[in-house]
Amino acid sequence: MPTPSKTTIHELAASVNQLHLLAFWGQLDAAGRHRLEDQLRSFDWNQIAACQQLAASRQSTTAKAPPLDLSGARTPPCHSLSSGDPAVIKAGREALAAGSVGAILVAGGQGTRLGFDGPKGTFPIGPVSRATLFELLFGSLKAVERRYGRWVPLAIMTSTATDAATREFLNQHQYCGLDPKQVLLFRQGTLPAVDAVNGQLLLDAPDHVAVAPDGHGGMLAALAAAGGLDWFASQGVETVVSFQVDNPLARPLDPEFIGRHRLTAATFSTQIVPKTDPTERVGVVVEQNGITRVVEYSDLPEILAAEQLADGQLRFHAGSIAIHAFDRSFLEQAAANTDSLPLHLAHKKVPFLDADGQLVEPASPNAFKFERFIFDLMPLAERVSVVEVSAAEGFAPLKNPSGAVSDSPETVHQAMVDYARRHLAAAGITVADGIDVELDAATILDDDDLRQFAAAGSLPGNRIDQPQVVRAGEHR
Ligand code: UD2
Repeated sequence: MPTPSKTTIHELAASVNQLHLLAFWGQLDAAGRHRLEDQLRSFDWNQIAACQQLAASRQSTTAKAPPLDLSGARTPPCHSLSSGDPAVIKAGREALAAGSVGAILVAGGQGTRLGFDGPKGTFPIGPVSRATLFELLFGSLKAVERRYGRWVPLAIMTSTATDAATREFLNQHQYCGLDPKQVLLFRQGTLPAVDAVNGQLLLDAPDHVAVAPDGHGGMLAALAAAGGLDWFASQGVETVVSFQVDNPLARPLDPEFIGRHRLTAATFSTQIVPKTDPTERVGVVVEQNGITRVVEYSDLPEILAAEQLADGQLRFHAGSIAIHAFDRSFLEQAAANTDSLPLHLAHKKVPFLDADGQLVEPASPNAFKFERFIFDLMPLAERVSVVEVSAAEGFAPLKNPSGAVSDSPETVHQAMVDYARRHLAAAGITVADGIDVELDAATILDDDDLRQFAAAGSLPGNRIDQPQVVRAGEHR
């Protein structure tokens, strides 16, 4: 590989067999040349060679993945997130009270399916409050701090697509109640797309190579490069949880989840929901030959996804909801090895410049994009703990636009209202039929808060007749 600083840009491009990327060099002004040169010099060409090699192994018109061997694979044993086990709860509470738990929120996705023009975290989803996903998720961190007396350091991963708008939103909204010192924003990297036929990189402008975010697995290298692992260590964090921006019911800091991780001395813990519909778009946790891993839904052939056990349950029913807990030291070891996470490739439509410099919008997939997935660290973990939560209690992802049958704003609203009604009822508070209620994330952490709220008698007759956000210590 060339040493970038000593070579001219043409020598660099020639040495990696990508001279075509300079096809419009003669027409570029100084700024354009700088932009393209900076981009080419910023690339990790060893990594790109690995991408091209993977693409070459897949270069066929159908671009089908090799068949997946799941012989002997099964769903691993799972613990319940609501076991009520006092030792587990105690261990989790102690970890939170010691301030030894940190969190990573992955918020780099472009939300293409949702069709929302902005970072998904800024989508107003509260059924009554219209609070954004960021406000709800950060609210629950606030509630944890209120209960345990220690804040949870939060690293937020953005991408080129979401970084500026996320920063602006957080500044405008005073970090949704968090202390800015509690938050570290870091941006994930990108990887170039390659032509599916010849493995060449593509220009999408005369001075720009087509690139795409490197997947949520990009968090490992990007967090380490941003000093995030040291930042966690400096605050005494031992366990790091990660969660996705699209799930307002997410419970990454549930004491049972943390406590189970600690008590089983797991290096990697993960939450699953029982999968009942083979077409549900969640990866599945499987155990095969003593190794536990996630098989992504797009990699699981339909026939295997639909396979049933004798009792009618799906054979692969541990649906991954992308809430994980890691030992910080495990993340440090993994980050030190660039090959920890394998590349996944996806056959996609990527706009590109033709030889005349015209932008072509392909009608069918023409290129491969590359991503890393954080759950691929699982097979490297010495001990994996799998924890089951019901979807009603912990999984209502926002993926699709209004009107879609699943994972839409309407289905998320309903899930949040149902959640609130169920927990209010358990605390002895009756909600009139058809009334939307919402629990304030920042003041109601769990049923203990609700029971106190009910006992305080702030609601006449402990009854709710109007749509409202229920806030502990307050009635609106
Ligand atoms: C993801 C999981 C799936 C299941 C499901 C649950 C993967 C590959 N699939 O599917 O198994 O757990 O979620 O909801 O993980 N993101 C980034 N950078 C990227 C790409 C994504 O930060 O380059 C974030 C994105 O902001 C979101 C999360 O990762 O928070 C998941 O992305 P997605 O919605 O595209 O994943 P999905 O629904 O296909």
